[in-house]
Amino acid sequence: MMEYIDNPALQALGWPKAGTLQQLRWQTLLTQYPLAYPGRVIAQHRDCYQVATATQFSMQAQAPSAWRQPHYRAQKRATTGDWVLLEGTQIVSLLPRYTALCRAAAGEHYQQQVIAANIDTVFILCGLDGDFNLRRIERYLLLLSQSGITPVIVLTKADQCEKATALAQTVSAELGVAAHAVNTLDSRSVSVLEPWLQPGMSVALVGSSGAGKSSLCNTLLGEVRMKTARVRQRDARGRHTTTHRALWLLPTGACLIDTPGMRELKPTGDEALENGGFADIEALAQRCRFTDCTHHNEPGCAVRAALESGELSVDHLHHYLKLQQEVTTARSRYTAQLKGSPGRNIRNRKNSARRF
Ligand SMILES: Nc1nc2c(ncn2[C@@H]2O[C@H](COP(=O)(O)OP(=O)(O)OP(=O)(O)O)[C@@H](O)[C@H]2O)c(=O)[nH]1
Ligand SMILES: [Mg+2]
Ligand SMILES: [Zn+2]
Repeated sequence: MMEYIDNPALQALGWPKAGTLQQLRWQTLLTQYPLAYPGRVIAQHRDCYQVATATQFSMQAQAPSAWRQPHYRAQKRATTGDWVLLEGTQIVSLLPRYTALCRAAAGEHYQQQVIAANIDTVFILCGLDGDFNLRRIERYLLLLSQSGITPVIVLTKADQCEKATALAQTVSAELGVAAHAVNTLDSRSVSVLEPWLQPGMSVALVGSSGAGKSSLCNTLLGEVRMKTARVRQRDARGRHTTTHRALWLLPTGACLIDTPGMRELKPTGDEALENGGFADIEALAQRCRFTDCTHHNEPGCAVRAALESGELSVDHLHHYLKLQQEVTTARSRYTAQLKGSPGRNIRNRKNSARRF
């Protein structure tokens, strides 16, 4: 097992450095499976995985039979970016994630979908064409709020927008997050993203269909590996060209996960609005006369006062109130589900979403 602790070939795939807390946790599991070796999921298919190991960039691996049971929780199955232990081509265990980008899955029962695991940074892509939507960016930031993952806003199609740089500055100031305007088809332009693409770092690309995720992926790779397609002229909508997630090794030494454009971004209930682009409103709320102020029509409401003075935008506040409601609803759905299935507790689950 010791050979995996400080292994440069694994570190090139994002394996944590020796001595880090997450490695110490993983070592315990490694000793439980003395015959197993680690690998990172680079793609997930219907009934098998593509895994990268210290000796091979892409090999096919089978999921444990338990994962194929219909009622097995989706978030306990490996996803792109996950580290697994293998014996031969059989996956025997999933190593605990140090970060995860999750959303609530569509459907009647509460389920979490893990979009990418063990990533340091998420690039939130938004086109400076008809795709531009500050509210959608806020929603992504909310999903990332408790994940320990660094968000970076990447405004694409800068070559088609005269005010691209100024807009990136405004977005960054309003949301309190780094933002860059780029032309994803130009390698010089995307070089501003290099600080997040250092060796061993893992980055996932998210954003609507047509935002330019696969275009950015190809430019960073220096060759066309992902298919791209033109957006609809009328409304700049994409055509859902990418249909599955894939992890690539970049020439810079970073790992990059391209994802399909997402139509729905529902919170899981684990989010915290103050970390998700709404720090301004949460800070104002501290100054409201009533601690449980709903910011609707209470006297002494600092949020309404900021709205009236023009310090706060109406849309930003409305979206805050809407998302707050969604997070509360998701949390109560999750709690209701817990009552139906004893033996799990919220605190464990919350901690597992954080970096350890
Ligand atoms: N001019 C210009 N076109 C871009 C830029 N980024 C993407 N495009 C174009 O936008 C279209 C959609 O790009 P894709 O990379 O396929 O978008 P995607 O985000 O991967 O979309 P899905 O896979 O459907 O989720 C393609 O025609 C790209 O050439 C950019 O920065 N500038
Ligand atoms: Mg794509
Ligand atoms: Zn208030």
